[in-house]
This record gives sequence, structure tokens and C-alpha cells, in this order.
Amino acid sequence: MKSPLFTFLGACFLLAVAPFSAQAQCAEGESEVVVEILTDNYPGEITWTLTGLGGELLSGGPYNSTGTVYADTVCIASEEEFPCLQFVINDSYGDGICCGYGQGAYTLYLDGVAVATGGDYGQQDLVQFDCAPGSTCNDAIGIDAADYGTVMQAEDNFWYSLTPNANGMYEFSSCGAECNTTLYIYDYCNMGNFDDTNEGSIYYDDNQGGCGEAATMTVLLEGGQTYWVRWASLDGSCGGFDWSFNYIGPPTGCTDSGACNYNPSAELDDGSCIYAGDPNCTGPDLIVLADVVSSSLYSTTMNVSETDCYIEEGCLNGFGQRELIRFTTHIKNIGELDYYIGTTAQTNQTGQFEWGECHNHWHYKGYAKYDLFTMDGALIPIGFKNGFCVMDLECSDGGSFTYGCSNMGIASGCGDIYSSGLSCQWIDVTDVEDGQYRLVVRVNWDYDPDALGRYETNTENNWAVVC
Ligand SMILES: [Ca+2]
Ligand SMILES: [Ca+2]
Ligand SMILES: [Ca+2]
Repeated sequence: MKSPLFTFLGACFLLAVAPFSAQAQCAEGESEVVVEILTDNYPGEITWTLTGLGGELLSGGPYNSTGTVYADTVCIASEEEFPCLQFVINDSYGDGICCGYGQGAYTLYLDGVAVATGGDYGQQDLVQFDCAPGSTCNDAIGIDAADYGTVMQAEDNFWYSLTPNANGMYEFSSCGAECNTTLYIYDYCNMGNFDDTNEGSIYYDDNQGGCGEAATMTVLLEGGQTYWVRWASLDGSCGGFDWSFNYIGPPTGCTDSGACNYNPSAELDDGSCIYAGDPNCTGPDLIVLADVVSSSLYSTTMNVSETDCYIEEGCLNGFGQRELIRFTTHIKNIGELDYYIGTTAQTNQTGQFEWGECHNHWHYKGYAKYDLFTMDGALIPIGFKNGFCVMDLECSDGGSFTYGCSNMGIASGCGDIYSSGLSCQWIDVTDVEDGQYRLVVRVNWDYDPDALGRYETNTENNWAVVC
């Protein structure tokens, strides 16, 4: 490797005089990939690898010098038009390389063009690049207002990026597709955190939207924020399929903060405000569906490394081989009013949220809790407080999809589902002896009012128990 100082000066020289001359290092027909790391104040925490074409191409770190640019280059000869390379950068302390202790950054160059940059990650960032367009969030196809209407998707499992101009309700629908589709919307891109479950997504629909197996959702999106939209047919029943998207209008609801159904996300009043004295001016009412817990219950094992973020998040009690009981939690709001939590920006002062390193999202605290009891009622000390996003995942009782991971809550007539395949949707029973136990799933167990001060009308139905 070149000395760091030389690389730094060399990079400046190349940029100023001949930005593409670096390609001369690679033979004709080869692509040049440069991984450039600018270290922060803790260079010893950084390690990274670049893989592709069936093996490791480059690796680097830990480093010794702070505030220093290190650059490594590899020439890639590939028959493939899109060889799809993967860059993974870790931070052993879990705080990334920016911006708490110095302004570190990584930048990836493909044939002299910067294709990705970052640094403000936690434990790990993962970038895929030089992949077929639409095959990853990093190579997402840009869509905007000019694409309103039908989008023809040539293949299964495609990624799009969208930055809406204005706050509003946006409809995504595959209702005519006549096959089994799934829709995911994310507010960040890290392929390492996403899988075929709704892990890491802010909105998700499989079969709940009202078009049978074809996914559809109308969701609130923020103007100026970039979203990644993924359409897939996980059982391969579609091949390519058409879907549509449209701007429906500004978020509507009751905009009078003095009304008992005030909706802080609404920008246009729809005349729905009701006031004290109205028989519907009651409250939200959250329930846990017991049959969903019992019918989804299964045991499984998982191998966990010492540094896994599940341990830090409190989802596991240790590392190595863990025995887990997984299950699905389905929470519904059967009350007349929404259970409103809001955005992290609005309410984080109250300490209601905590940052989740595994999912790169804020989690709402004190919402759902899983406990195991012996048959004679003694609590086994493995309890776990679920800290997911609280959102509308189904509106089968006539509600309208209002809340997602960036603006949390459960609308009246909607429900939130944490399926058994999601991470942390388990209890860790590794250290529990075989026997018969009671699993108790509780929602809002401390009976907190929502962020607008609305109390649940009934708290007797906030739990489910299975044996
Ligand atoms: Ca660090
Ligand atoms: Ca589906
Ligand atoms: Ca309740």
C-alpha cells in the first residue's frame, strides 16, 4: 500500500488536474474500483472488505492515523455488465466514523466516478454497487411525479427511489396484477438490514391492503425525504408486473387541536372534528389478538456473535447458540380514536424513543412486553420489552393507513403486526428449563395515554396469554 500521506497528496493532484487518469492503472476493458477512507479520531475501530466475483477483492483497516485519507485500488475484469460488488464497513465501537469524533467518511469510486459515500453509520454499513439497475436500493431506479400512473416492472423484486415534492398521501397499488405481490417502503438504504420480512421498512403490505394477494397502500410521505420503494413477488408467481402510484392529496383529518380526534399530521381539515360530549369522543382501545400468538408459536435456535446488536438492544440474554420461542404479535385499535405517538423529532424530548442499531430506526419504548411465567405464576427473568415502530399494517376494520415508522401510531380501525420472522419477535429461553409455562404478551401495559393525552377506553383487554 502507498503511504497515507502520498495517497492524500496524490488524490488531490488527480482531482485537480486529471480526474480520470487513475484509470490508466487498469488494463483495457477492466474497471477500476477505489475505496477511499478518511479516518476520524478513532481509526483503530475501522475495518472493511470489498467482495464480488466470488471472492474478496480488497480489505482494509484498522488504521493508525486520524484525519487521514487511505485509498486502495483494484482492477476488475468481468464478463458481466453488472458484476455487483459489495462493500461492508464495520466500526468496532458501534458509532461509525462520523460525526461525533471527527469527520470521517468512506467514498467508493467506479472508473473515477464517486458511486457511494457515507460514514454516519453505527456498527456496520453495507453498499452494493455496479449492480443491475433496480436490483438493490443502492442502484434503485429513480421515480418522481412524471411517473404517476402505471409503472411497468420488467422483473420480480425491483427497487425504486422517490423524493416527493410535498407532504401528502401517496397511493401505491398492484391491484390489477393478479398475482401475489409485496410492497416495502424504507426511509434509508442498507441492504444488510433488509430481508423479505418487513424488517427495517417504514410501511409494508403483503395481503392486508384489500386486493387479495396483490399489495396496495396509501401512505403519508414527507416532502424532501428520500424513500426506497421495493416491489416483489416472493413466490415467483408474477415475473414482471404492473403497478401504479399517484399523489392523492395533502394529509386530511381533524386539524383543530381542541377537538378530541385532533390529528397533528393532517394539513387539510376534512370536517371530521368531534368535541367533548360527542358519543364517539372516547379514546383509543388497543387489544392483543391471543389466537394469533398461539397459532404462530414455534421454537427455533440462532447462532449469535458476541458483538451482535441484538444483545445490546436487549433482544437476547447472551451469545452463542440461543434457543428462541418465536411468535407473531397482532395489536389492533378497536377504539373510536387513533392511538397517536408521533415523530421522533416531536417527542424525543420525553425519552419515549430509543435508537435501534439493528434496524437503524427509532423505537417506541414501553409499548409491548413479553413475559414468561411458571404455571403457578412466578415470573421467569427473561422478560423483553419490544421496541418496534408502531404503525398501521392493516386496516381491516375500516380505518385508513395513517402511521408508519417515521410518524408512529395506530389509527382507529387499523392494526399492527409483528410477524414471527422479524428480529426480536421472540423470547430467549436458552436458560429456561424444559416444562410448561405461560407466555404473556401485553400492549401498553403501563396504560400510558397517547402523545395527545388520550387514554384507552378499556385496559382489561391489553394482554394475551398462551401456554
Ligand atoms: Ca467509531
Ligand atoms: Ca401479497
Ligand atoms: Ca385496550
